[in-house]
Amino acid sequence: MSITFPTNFQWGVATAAFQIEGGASLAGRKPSVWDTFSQQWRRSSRGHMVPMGFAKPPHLDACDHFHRYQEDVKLMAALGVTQYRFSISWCRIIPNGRGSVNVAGFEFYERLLDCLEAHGIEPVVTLFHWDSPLALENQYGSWRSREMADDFADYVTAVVTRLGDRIRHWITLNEITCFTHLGYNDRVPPEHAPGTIVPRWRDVWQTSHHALLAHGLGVQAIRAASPQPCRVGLVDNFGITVPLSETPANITAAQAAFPYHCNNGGLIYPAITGQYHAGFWKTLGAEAPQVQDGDLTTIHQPIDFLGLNIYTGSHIRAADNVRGYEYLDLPSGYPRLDMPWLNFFPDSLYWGIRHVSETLNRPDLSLIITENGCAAQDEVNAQGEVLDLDRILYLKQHLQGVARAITEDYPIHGYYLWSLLDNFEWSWAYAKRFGIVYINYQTQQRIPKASYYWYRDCIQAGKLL
Ligand code: GBH
Repeated sequence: MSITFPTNFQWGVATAAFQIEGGASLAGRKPSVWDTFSQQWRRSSRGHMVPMGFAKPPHLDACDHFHRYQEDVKLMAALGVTQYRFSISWCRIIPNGRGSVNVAGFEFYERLLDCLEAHGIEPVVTLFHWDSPLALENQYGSWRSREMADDFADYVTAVVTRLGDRIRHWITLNEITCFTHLGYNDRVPPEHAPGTIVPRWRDVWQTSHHALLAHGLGVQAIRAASPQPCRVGLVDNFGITVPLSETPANITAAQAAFPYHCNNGGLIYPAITGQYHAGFWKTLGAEAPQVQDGDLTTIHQPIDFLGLNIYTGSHIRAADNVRGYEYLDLPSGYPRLDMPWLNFFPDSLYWGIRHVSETLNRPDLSLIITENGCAAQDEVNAQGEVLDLDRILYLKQHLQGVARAITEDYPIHGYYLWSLLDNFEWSWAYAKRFGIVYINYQTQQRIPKASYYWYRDCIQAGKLL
């Protein structure tokens, strides 16, 4: 009993530059913070981070998409997606982070854009997906400094000036929380690059404030440089609060718990509303970042869509306490996918869309699921197939939530599956597979998984099969 999706619904897949490209030192690219960070740390078999201990790992080849992009675009064309979300690497375009532009870097993206155009796939471009130029980290601590926002805006101007005639959908930043709060904190060892331990929490909040400034300046730069009408958005990962049962009291509780004031999606609240949430100042107190006059005006640029990366959620129920709600711990046997944080919460897609739409007071704001997908322990069987039936279960259940949101008229206009290819999964390197196409990292052979064919059939039918 599933609906037919609207004919203008955008079906897509998503990737990010550092996770798939490889070619780390080709065509004038210089290192990002992830190039060095990923050589310093790796996951132990017990899941925690330990020093890498070898100098030249093959990991920077990722999926060698830099050379194999044509094959990858063909896979997307055969899948039937209408849009492809990918990111541009700042350190390919401006290898030192600031200063001169690298034409050879642009040429790679021009080849990719040509190929997408030839196959009728629309590009949706993320300008920053965590790969800060290492030079800027060394020079002034990248996101720790306000200078980062200005340098980002200059990079954006360069990209939009050169490529803007062929791109109509732009995303400034992917998941501010991840590259600020997981990159700069007091965790040893750190989870994300640059993995810098900063003295005070206030300094961590300062990095995310700078990222918001970069977003605001970035939106202005896109609008100023784009030679054609375009749509600009921001992407974040909200912590999705799912009512344990859909009683009015639990729904109210889940909305009250939806985290606007601080972490996750809360970080982008000022970009949508022009203010940090009252709860932000209250919770942070002396840890709050320094905000200069005019910052909030810069940050609060009109955007055309909001991208939600949703993978999982938490159960909430109404409670007789000061807040009026409580988070429920999951029992140890609760179903989850192949990541410690990836609990099976198919209703998180529906509730994510609904909470954002109802509680931001922006019912007009167009929403896109910019990432959803799961890691699974995929294996190639004797017939050479990858039967990732767990991923199909995950995707189908999650897409039911999108279908429900559409029937209830929430403004959800697209779904981008994470990810097209198995890829470099950040601090887990290649140990986790999120693709609907399997990668053999020895040979770089691509093998479409069962989920790839399932998604293809759904796109073609316009409904969940
Ligand atoms: C996305 O983030 C990323 O945009 C994408 O690049 C990535 O490949 C994909 O997810 C799959 O991971 O270890 O307890 O500190 C998803 C949001 C943010 C969820 C970081 C896990 C770490 C939790 N992720 N978070 S913890």
